[in-house]
Amino acid sequence: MERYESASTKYKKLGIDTEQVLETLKNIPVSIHCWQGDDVTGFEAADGSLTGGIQATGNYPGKARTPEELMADLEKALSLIPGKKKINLHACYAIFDGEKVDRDALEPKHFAKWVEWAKKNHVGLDFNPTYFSHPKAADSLTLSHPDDEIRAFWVRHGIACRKIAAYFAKELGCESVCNSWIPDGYKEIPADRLGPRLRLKDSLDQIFAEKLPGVVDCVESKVFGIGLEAYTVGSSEFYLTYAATHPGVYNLLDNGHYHPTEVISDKLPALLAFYDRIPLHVTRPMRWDSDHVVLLDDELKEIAKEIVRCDGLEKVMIGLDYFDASINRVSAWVVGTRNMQKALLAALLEPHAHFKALQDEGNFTRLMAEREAVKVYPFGDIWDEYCARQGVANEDDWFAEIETYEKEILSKRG
Ligand code: RNT
Ligand code: ZN
Repeated sequence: MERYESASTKYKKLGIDTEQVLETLKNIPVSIHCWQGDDVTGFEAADGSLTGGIQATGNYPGKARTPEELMADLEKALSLIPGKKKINLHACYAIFDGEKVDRDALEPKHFAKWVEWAKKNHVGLDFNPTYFSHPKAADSLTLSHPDDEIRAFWVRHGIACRKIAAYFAKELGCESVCNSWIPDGYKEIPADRLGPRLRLKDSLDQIFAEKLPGVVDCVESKVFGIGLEAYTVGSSEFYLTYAATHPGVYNLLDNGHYHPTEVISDKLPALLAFYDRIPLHVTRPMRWDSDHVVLLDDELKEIAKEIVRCDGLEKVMIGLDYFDASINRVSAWVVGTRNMQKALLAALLEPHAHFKALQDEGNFTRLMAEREAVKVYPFGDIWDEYCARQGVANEDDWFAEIETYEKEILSKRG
């Protein structure tokens, strides 16, 4: 408390009210991806192997194998994360009671247990159709497939998933982001680059034909997938243009899905000039789309700053997307989510209006000096106070709870 008071006084001199900042921070929802808990395995496949050009590497013990285990692990993580949370599910996390159905026949009832769990844990739910790890996606072609029957199967899946997202929104009284990422692409230089994109466009038109209340539809581009290096059907230009020409469909930015020197912190304000919603997948690419755990690094801080200073807190929908199987998976959730929140806090503690004014006056010397000064302000003291008020363990203490959980629960899983 003493450290908080002293830090708060320092920030006050910058014109920042830390009480107001903490009030804002606790209401910014961060959507936590369920798939970090089991290496994107899901509950449906017998062998559960991950396909589609993405990869989770590592074999740290204790991975969740059932809905009950995944929910328990998520609850542990939630108890160590302050603020407002959502959980992001994938279609392959459907819970079947007896009768199993294929992905094109999924219904809200297959997610009723998740809804019940979400209500109990006071979280909203986001959703993703799963266009990978399935026999009909064995050649990494789904919505752009040249075979009409396979394409129709995936279109039905896309429609079914949007209805599930609408069910989440209705049941939980909170919008549900429904994100479509497809693996479609080719390993070798294609003979036809336009055809697959025209087929994808047609598939998306069918999927999004009916407007569904409470659903925030989005499409996610990428540069390439493993084994699909030459060509990606759903490229950035393709989806940006699709979203721009289809009101109500948004372009999701995953910061692992661009060329290594491109940054989404710069794309955010570009898109905010045109879109009223920007869904995000925050991850950490290491040389490629490697989906490492989110750290409190410069780009994360820059992303948070753009969200805050562009007045984007209502427009940017923050979700996480990484999967590291080489460390304790619950810890990975906690580290990444808390880091996203720390970056937001740091952004809220900067005097953006003042810095903008210095830029507009052309006073770049002073701007540089002052921004560097703020970097060593006592933001950790504000963070500790925030955690205490939220009733979650602080930076020095939370890991002990992970160790206990590992010893008592995770290490007993076969
Ligand atoms: C893949 C995309 C996609 C997935 C999840 C599991 O490159 O980032 O968002 O990571 O849907
Ligand atoms: Zn993603």
